[in-house]
Amino acid sequence: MEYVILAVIIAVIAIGAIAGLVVTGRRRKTLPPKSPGAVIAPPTPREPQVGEEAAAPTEEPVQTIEEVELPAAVEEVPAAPAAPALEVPEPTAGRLVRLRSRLSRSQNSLGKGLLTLLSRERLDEDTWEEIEETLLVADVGVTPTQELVDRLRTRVKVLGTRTPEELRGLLHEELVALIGTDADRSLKTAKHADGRPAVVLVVGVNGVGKTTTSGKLGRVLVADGRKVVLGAADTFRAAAADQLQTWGERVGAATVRGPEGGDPASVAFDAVKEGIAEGADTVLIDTAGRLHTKTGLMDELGKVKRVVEKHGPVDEVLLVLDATTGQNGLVQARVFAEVVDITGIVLTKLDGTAKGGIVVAVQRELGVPVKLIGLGEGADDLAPFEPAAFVDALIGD
Ligand SMILES: Nc1nc2c(ncn2[C@@H]2O[C@H](COP(=O)(O)OP(=O)(O)OP(=O)(O)O)[C@@H](O)[C@H]2O)c(=O)[nH]1
Ligand SMILES: [Mg+2]
Repeated sequence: MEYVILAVIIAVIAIGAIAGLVVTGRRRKTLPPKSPGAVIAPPTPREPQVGEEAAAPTEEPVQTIEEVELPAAVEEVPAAPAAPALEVPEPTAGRLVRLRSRLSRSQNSLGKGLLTLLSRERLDEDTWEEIEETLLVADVGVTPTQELVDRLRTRVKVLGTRTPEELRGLLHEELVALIGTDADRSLKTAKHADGRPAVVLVVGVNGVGKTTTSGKLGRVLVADGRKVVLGAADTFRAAAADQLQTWGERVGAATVRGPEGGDPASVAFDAVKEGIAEGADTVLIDTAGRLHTKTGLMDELGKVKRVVEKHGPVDEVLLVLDATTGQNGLVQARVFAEVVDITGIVLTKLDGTAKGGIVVAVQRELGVPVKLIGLGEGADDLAPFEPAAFVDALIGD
C-alpha cells in the first residue's frame, strides 16, 4: 500500500514537471511571427537616468497558463517567403510634363535649333536652307519639311518685325499643326459592355521595346484602376516570358505563358480566355520580334491576331518603333501594316535621340497616330503622347 501511494506521488510530480516543460516550450514558439518587410523593433525598457523620477512599476496582470491563448498551428506552418510588396505606379496624368527634360536634352538640335535659326537678324536663303536641313536631319521627312518651311516663310514675312516670343509662338503653332491635333490618341483599354476585356496586341521587330512597353503600359492601366492580364506570346525565348512576368508581378498582374517554342497564337488565345474568366479589363499581348525568317514572323503575327479574334475583335494593335532607328522604322511600319491593322504607334527611346521628327514622318506614313512615347528605361517612363506638351518640350514654353 505504501508503495502504491509513493508511486502515485512520484507519478503526479513527473506529470507536473513534463506539463511545465511542454507549456514553456509552446509559449516560446507562440511569439508573433515577424511581419515580412517591416522591421518592428521591440520596445526596449529604458534605464532610468540620473535626476529622473523613478517610474512606478507597471502593474501587468499576471496570466495563468490556462488564460494564454495559443494561436492555432503557428508552430506547424513554415514561414512563407515574403511576397514582394506591390509597387504603386505613378499616375499617368502629367507624365509628359515630368519627362519633358528627357526629351529636350536629346532634342535640342530640333526645337531649340529651329528657334535659334528663326531668330537670326536676316532670314536669307542660306538660313532657310539650314532650317530645312535641321528638320530633315531630325527625320521629319521630305514632304512635311517642305510644308513646314513654306508655312514658316509666309508667316514670318507677314510678321515683319519678329520678337522672340512671337517666333516661339509661331513655331509652336506650326509644329503642333504638323503633328496634328485631330487624331484620336486614346487607347481602347476599357472592358466591353458584354464583360469581355479589351485586347491589346503589341507588335514590332526585335529590340524595339515591345516587352518593356507592355510592362510599362500594364502599370499605367493598373494605376488607372484596371485589372490587367499579360499574355507572353513571345515563345521564341523563355527569357521573354520571364521578362514580361517580372513586370506583371511588380504590379500584381497575372501573366499567361506557354512552353518555350510553343504556339504563340495559342498562348495569346489562352491569355484572352484567362482575361475573360478573371473579369479583367484589359489583356495585353506581347509578341515575338525575332524569328528565323521575316516571312515567318509576319505569318505568325497574322495567325496570332486571327486566333485571338475567335474571342472577339482585337481593340488595339500597337506598333512599337525605336525612334533611334529613324527612317528604318518607316520600312518596318510598312511591313507590319500589311499584315495587321495598326491602330496606334508607340515611339520608344525618344530620350536617346535627336530624331524626334520621326513622330511626324511615321504618322504620315501609316495614317495612324502616335499614342505613346517611351522616354527611358524606368518603369514609369512611358507617357501618353500629347502634341502640345511634346512641342513645349522641344522648344520650351
Ligand atoms: N532609353 C530607353 N530604352 C528603352 C525604352 N524602351 C525600351 N528600352 C530598352 O530597350 C531594350 C529592349 O527592350 P525590350 O522591351 O526587351 O524589346 P523587345 O522589343 O521586347 O525585344 P525582343 O523581345 O527581343 O523582340 C531594353 O534594354 C529596354 O530597357 C525607352 O523608351 N528608352
Ligand atoms: Mg520582348
